[in-house]
Amino acid sequence: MSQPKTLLKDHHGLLIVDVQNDFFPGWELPVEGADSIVAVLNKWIGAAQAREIPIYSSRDWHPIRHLSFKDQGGLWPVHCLQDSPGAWFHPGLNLPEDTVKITKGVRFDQDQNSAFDQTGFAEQLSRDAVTHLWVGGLALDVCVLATVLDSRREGLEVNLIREATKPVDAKEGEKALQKMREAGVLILDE
Ligand code: VGL
Ligand code: ZN
Repeated sequence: MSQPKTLLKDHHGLLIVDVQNDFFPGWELPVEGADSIVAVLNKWIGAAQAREIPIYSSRDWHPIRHLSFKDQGGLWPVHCLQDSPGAWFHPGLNLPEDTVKITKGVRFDQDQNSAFDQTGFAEQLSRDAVTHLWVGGLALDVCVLATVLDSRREGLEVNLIREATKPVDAKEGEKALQKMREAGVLILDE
């Protein structure tokens, strides 16, 4: 495992995407191997705290009958319903109290895979003077991909923490990594 303590610098931020129960094995939209990312992320969280680097954590937070659900013509099983246990952050994730939370997936008219999509998150980063993000979470081929690509569009330097993310679909995960490389995302540990 690479050493987050030596990699995190001033004006960096740690962004943890959708590490919520429903994306873990045994829940509603399970991502294979998701359990293995929690310890990795905790190490990054510890390092970010030690270096006083801001931590951001996004959450998928769908209303009932959200348009992304299969029974509404969407792609996904019902997941991350607002205020339900499936939408809670994974209990093993050591999120500090001063974590900045980003809520998305709340709109009735469209899904929001990216943590930047109409959340105001770019504004917050600029207020926090963050120009470089370290990103992990779920799922590599869906919300992590959309978020990381938007980070680049916002002009941020971005590192994906490869061992801190897993895809819903392995093949799509490989495609996502390729799209990220093409967008100038640095992938740690490949
Ligand atoms: C996600 C599928 C549906 C994700 C969210 O967080 O990657 N995937 N909603
Ligand atoms: Zn969703």
